[in-house]
Amino acid sequence: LLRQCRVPRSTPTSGRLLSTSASNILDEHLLHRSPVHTEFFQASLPHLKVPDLNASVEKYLNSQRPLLTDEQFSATTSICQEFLKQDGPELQRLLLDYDKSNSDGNYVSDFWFDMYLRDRRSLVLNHTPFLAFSAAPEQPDPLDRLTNMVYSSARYQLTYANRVLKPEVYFLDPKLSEEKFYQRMKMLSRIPGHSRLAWAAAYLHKAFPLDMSQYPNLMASTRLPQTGRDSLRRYPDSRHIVLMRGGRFYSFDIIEPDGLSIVPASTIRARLSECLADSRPAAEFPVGVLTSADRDVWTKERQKLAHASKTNSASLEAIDSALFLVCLDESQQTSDSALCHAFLHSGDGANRWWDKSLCLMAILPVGEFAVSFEHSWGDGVAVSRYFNEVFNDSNRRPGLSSGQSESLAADSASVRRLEFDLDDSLKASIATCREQLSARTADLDLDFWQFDGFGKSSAKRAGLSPDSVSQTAIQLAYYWLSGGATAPTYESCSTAAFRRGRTETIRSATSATKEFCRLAGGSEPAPTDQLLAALKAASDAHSTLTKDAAMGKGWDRHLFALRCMSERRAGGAVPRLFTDPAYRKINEIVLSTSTLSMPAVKIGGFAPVSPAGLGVGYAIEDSSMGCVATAYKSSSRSSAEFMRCYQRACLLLADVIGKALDA
Ligand code: BUJ
Repeated sequence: LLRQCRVPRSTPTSGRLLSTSASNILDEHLLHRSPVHTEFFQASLPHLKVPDLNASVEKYLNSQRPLLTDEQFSATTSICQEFLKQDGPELQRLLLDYDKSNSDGNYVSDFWFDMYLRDRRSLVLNHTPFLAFSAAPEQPDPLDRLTNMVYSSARYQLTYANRVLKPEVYFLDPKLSEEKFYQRMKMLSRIPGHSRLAWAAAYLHKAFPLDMSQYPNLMASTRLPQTGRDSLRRYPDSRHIVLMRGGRFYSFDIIEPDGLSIVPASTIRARLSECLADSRPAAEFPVGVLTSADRDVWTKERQKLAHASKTNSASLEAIDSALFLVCLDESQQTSDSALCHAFLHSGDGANRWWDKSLCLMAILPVGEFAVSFEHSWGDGVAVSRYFNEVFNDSNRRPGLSSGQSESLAADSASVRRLEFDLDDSLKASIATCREQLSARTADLDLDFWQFDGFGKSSAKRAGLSPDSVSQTAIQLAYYWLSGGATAPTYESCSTAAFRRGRTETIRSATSATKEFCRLAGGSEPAPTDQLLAALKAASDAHSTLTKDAAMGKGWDRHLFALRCMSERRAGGAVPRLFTDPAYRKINEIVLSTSTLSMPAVKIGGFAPVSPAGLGVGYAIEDSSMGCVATAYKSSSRSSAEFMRCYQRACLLLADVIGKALDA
C-alpha cells in the first residue's frame, strides 16, 4: 500500500509550523502534546466511494424482505428491476460525476449536511441527543467537578486549536503500544510527502485514523437559523463561555487574552460561584426557549430580537461566539429517568440555547453532569472524543487542586450578565414557544433499565457479536410488544474511517432476526440448540451488515444520494423506487437505535425519529447491558411496555447463551 501512494513534489510543513505556537504553551494548559500534528492523517484518509448500484439495490431488497409480505416483496422487486434498467444507471452516472467534482468531500456528506440544515422542525427531541458522565467519587463537590470539567474543556480547546491534540485513531491490534505507534509516525513526518503516506503507514500497524473534519465545529461554533436552510458559523478566536441558569445568561473568559493559557481554575470556580450567587428569580421570559421553535419561526424571531436593541445583538453575539454553553439546572430528582428527561429536554426548555454546538449541563444539587450537542455539525465519534478527554483529564489532572476552593476571592467584575430587551411581541412568542415545547416534552415517555446478568464477555465466549446480541434483544422486545411484527430499524454506524465520513445505517431487522424472534417469541420457545443456531445466524448476518456499513457499503446513504440527484436532475421524474410505499415505509424508522459503550458514559439517549417510533440508546459492557427507551405517549407506543419486553428478551438471551456456555 505504501508503494502505491504517490509522493507529491511539495513538502507540507504544517506540522513544524504548528509546534512553534504550541511550544509557547505550558504543559499544564494542554491535555497532551501529540508527537504528530492533529490533522496528520487527514489528507491521506480514504475517499468514500460511491457503492456499486446493483449491490446496493440487492442489499436494499434484503432489508425489505423481513418487512414485506410475499406479494409486496415481489412488487418492490419489480420496481427495483425497473430502476436498474431505467433511472438507476443515469442517476449513478450523475452521482459519480458529482463525486469526481467534489474532491475534498464525499458523495454524500454535502447532502447529509443539507438534510440537517434544511429540516425546519424543532431541534429539541427531533435531533439533539445527550450523554451523561459517569460518577467521579474522588470529586464529591459538584461545583469543584464542574470547574474541573470547564478547565479540562479549555485544555481540550487549546490542545486542538494549537494542533497538538492526538489524531483520532482506531487501534485494532491490542498489542500495539500507542507510544511506539506515534514515535513511528513522527519518524514518518520527516519524510517528504508524508501527508500522502500517513494513512497507509498507520494501516500497516492495523491502526485506522479517523476523520477529524467535524472537530472545528465542536467548540466556538453555532448553528444560525435562516429561512429555508440554516448555516453553521465558527469563531476561532473565542475565549469565553456562556452560562445559563434559570433562563438567564452570563458570560466570562476561561482562556486568557494571550490565547496561550487558561484562566486559573480557582478563578473559574469563583466566576461560576458569582453566577450562582445571582438571587434574582428565574427569567419570566427566557429567550433561549425561542431556539426550540420551528426553524423558520425562530429565524423571524431572531431577526426581531437582533433589531430590537444593541443590547440584544451584543448578547446574541456573545452566545453565538462562546466556546460552549454551560447550563446549570436545579432539580433535586435523582432517578435515572428523571435525569434523562432533564438532560434530553430540560422540561420547558427555558434553560437551553439549542443552536449551540456543544452544551455542558450540570444539575448541581444532585451532582450529575452531561453533554448535549446540536447534531447538524457532527456525530457521536467527535463528541465522544471530547467527552472522554474531559472525563479522564478532569479526574486524573483536575485543574483545581484540593483545598483551593476555600480561599476564593469574589470575581464579579469578570462575569458579564447578558441581557435582552423584549417587546410585547417577543414576550408573546417566548410564551407560545415555551407552552409548545412543554406540551411536546410532556408527551415523551422514557424508561431506563440495566441488566447485570449478562454482557459482552459471555457473548464473545459463545462466538457471538455483543452488538448483534443487543440488537437481537431489541428485535425480540419489539416482536413481543407488537404481537409478532418486524419494524424498520435503524442502527447508527460511523463512517469516520473515510474523509468527511459521517454515518451509515445498519438495517438490523433481518430475515435472520425475524426467524430468531419466530422461534424464541412464541408461547413455547423452540429447543435451545435451535435457538442458538438461529441466534448465531442472526449474529453473523448483523456482523456482515456492520462491516459493510462501516466500510461505506450500506445501501441507505447510496439510495439517499441517488434520490437527491434525481431531485436535482432537470426535468426528470422521481423514479418509482422512491415513491414505492415500501420505500417510504422502510424510511419511517420505528426502532431508531444507537450505542456507545465507554466507561465515561453513565447513560445517554435521544427521542424517537418518527411520531410512532421508539428511540433506543443502548450499551453492552463486560457483564451488563441496558438501554434508555423513549416513545411518544400520544402514539400507541409506551416506553415502559417496550422495556418490559426488553427485560424478558435479555433474560431469554442470557439463558440461551448461558446454556451454550455450560454445554
Ligand atoms: O445516525 C446518525 O446519523 C446520527 C444518530 C441519529 N440517531 C440518534 C437518531 C440514531 N446519532 C447518534 O447516534 C448519536 C447518539 C448519541 C447518543 C447515544 C446514546 C447511547 C448510550 C446509551 C447508554 C445506555 C445506558 C446503558 C447502561 C448499561
